[in-house]
Amino acid sequence: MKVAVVGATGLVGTVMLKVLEERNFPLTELIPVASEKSVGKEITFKGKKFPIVSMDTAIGMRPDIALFSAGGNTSLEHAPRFKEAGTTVIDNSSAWRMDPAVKLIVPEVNAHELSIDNKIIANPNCSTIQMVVVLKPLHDKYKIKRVVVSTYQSVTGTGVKAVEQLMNERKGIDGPKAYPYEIDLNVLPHIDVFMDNGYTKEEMKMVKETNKIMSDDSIKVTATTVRIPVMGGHSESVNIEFENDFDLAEVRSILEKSPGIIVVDDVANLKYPMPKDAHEKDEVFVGRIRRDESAPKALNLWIVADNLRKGAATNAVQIAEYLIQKELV
Ligand code: 11C
Repeated sequence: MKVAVVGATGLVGTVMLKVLEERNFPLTELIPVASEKSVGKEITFKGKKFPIVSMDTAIGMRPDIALFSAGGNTSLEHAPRFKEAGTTVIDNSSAWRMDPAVKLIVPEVNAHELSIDNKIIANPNCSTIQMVVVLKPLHDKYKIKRVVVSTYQSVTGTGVKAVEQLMNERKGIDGPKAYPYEIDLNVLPHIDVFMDNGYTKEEMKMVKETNKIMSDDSIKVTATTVRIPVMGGHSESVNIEFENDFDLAEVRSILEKSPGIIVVDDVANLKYPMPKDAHEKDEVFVGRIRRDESAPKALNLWIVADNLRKGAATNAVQIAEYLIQKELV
């Protein structure tokens, strides 16, 4: 497999390279792509040096797969050009996600939807990915009616500038700002831009992307997405109302058996998922599993995952692995 990583020097691109390396991805040639100012520099992959090339050079090399993490505009402009060259693009931006002709994939949930004709495949938003990995097996068993989610999202979801803002504030240094307010010792109920309905775009992504990935518009979702001064991953408090009643022990057992999930739920010993523990892990961690005592057939959960891994790079690489395994590329 000839694989291009577009946005190879960014936060997600760097993690993509790390994940490809760790998972021993069957790669014969690596084509790192970045902006003009990085062209000619080198990145090291599995101990070997690879030159960073321009978009045009990469397209000319006709990769089998291109993992894109370079922002929506770059993706809108260049993903179709790779597709023309016969490349299958897995895109981490929001540019193609709601396009009816493009599949929005979380392998544990809906990889089976993929066919050889899907040449641009969308990777969902990080906060949606970790939630649907947990919702899917529960929906299959009890049928979900409604989800109320509040997120506690890492600054790494915004990018390098936000990480720098947090670190500078912590050291008392002035510098460029990614957020309209201080983030250290603060909480911002504001991720992405505000929309006409008073929700943020991040909140509406959680609603629309969940319905699309689960192929079920009957699931009602409402979200409040919040930025917190944390690095290791995103956390989510999730309330789920089911059509059918459930047994708590059975819920736990279903989650324990589901792919990609690790249950950490032993409050007697103060065990619950935290971003510090999820950092650099590929799984989704679930804990605080308890019945919602204020409503029938309702459950509360706490879900944590590394947003740069399962929320971005790992999910994209898993899609690529699925395509290879099923000979769809
Ligand atoms: C954040 N979820 O944490 C965002 C980052 O649509 O891929 C990813 C945005 C996206 O700020």
